[in-house]
Amino acid sequence: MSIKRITAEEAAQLIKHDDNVGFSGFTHAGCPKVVPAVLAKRAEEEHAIGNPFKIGMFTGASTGDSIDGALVRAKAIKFRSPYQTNNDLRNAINSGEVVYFDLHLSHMAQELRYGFLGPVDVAVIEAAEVTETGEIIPTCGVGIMPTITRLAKLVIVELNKWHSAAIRGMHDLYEAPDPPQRSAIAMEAVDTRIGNEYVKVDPAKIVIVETNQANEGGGFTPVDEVTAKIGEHVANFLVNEMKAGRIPASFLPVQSGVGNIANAVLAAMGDNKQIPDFKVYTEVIQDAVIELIENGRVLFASGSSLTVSNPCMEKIYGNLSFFKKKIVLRPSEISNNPELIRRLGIIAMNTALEVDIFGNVNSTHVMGTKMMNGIGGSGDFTRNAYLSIFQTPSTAKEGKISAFVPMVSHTDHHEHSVKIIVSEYGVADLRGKSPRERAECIIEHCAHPDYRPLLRQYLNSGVKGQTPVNLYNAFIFHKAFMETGDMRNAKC
Ligand code: 0RQ
Repeated sequence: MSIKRITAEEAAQLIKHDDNVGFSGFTHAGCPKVVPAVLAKRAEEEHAIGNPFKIGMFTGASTGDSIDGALVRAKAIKFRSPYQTNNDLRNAINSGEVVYFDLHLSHMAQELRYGFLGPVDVAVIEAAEVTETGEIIPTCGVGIMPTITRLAKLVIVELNKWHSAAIRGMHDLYEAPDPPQRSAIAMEAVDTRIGNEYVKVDPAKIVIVETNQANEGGGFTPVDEVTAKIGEHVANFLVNEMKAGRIPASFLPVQSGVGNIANAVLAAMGDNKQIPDFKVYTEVIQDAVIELIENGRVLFASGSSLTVSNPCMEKIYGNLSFFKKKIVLRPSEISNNPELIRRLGIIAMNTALEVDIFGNVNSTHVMGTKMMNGIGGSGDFTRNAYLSIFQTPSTAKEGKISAFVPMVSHTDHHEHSVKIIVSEYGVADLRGKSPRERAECIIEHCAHPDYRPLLRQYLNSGVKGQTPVNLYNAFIFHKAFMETGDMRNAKC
């Protein structure tokens, strides 16, 4: 019997109020688009006749607007985990309308398997191909697809013709056995393959919705003066590390976070010819990496998604035989796996919202309370990397917010994991330094000149001890911003 083809409307009827739904993909890449949008419409119709309709949502990372945006606007989300970047969802989380719990992205699949987060009732996934025997080929993003398709009682597949079935072979799909049966993950190089090119699912639990829907990828803002300078500092720092013998001359694989700054850093690394051609072991493969693969600077890239603009995706589909030799897409529990990050010796480069003078980093909370996006994979990489770098512009909001503060208002990455800080002003190397030495280094090399005197005043306010935190004034910058709208008014 062949696998049943149904409409998106029929598929949406199969999802019940209170179900926990797992979605494939990682960022907008590889996410289903049509069924979630129809599900949002269904939720609105149910609400209009007085019926409750909300689902719990498990994803690989952020999603496209047709999942997070459509469902939150329809008031159809009971809870959501992990990373998100949608403005409407962010507002609903911060107003308390949606329950949100943040997780390291490498933990998501295993915590579902361990039963920590409740059942996965339905998986809604995007695929480039489904065979009658239940072999499913993902599109350009994987995330938690292998785990949710195995755990769910029902698997709704959006078979999206916008993607090419010839992408088969770009994926390496592997699910780690759970303890106490877990053995070493047999990957010793970025381009080692350890799994299958498909996910195998019992065909009896699959239904297919045929779609033809473009990716929801946006472009990047062009590199500006500040991001270009940050990129240049990171590239020069890495060259000096290599010259000093602290990075092998053959170089090490690189992880780069998501967003414009991360894109600019990678571009600067590509431009710096003193850095040898290198490999990328990351979660999100962005446009800059594709350009670097084309010009030979990046030799191979492993990630969980091709989070690229649509013209870039079309370019990849136009030359798949070339790109399949250069790119592998893996589940997020493998792309972000601590065991592999430590073994492969990854150089991790992520962006901070704020950093304190002792080297603690806040990646997630604005003014300690409002969720921005989530920790994403930054914790997976930072804690386990060969070398952990955080980059940030020295100020935000036209200089009214300093990225460098006496104490972070929320801690995601602490002083023991964070090694290097970079702003447009320079590089603070925190390795082998005491908390006071780290503070002096960050103030001198990274803080904006407007804030240096204030930070020095705070540091030298007479507190003794290993870490000279002045508990009376630790949040004086944040207090000044809340009271006057400008941290420069802080009185230390
Ligand atoms: O606001 O957009 O209104 O101008 O925050 O900041 O400097 O443009 O940097 O886009 O790289 O985002 C940490 C959020 C940085 C991101 C974070 C404001 C600033 C701007 C964005 P506007 P920038 P980015 C891989 C790795 C966690 C997950 C992670 C992130 C906006 O990098 O989500 O690393 N990281 N994942 O003005 C108030 C401050 C601020 C501030 C900046 N101190 N206070 N607002 N902003 N600093 C990806 C995955 O895991 C999938």
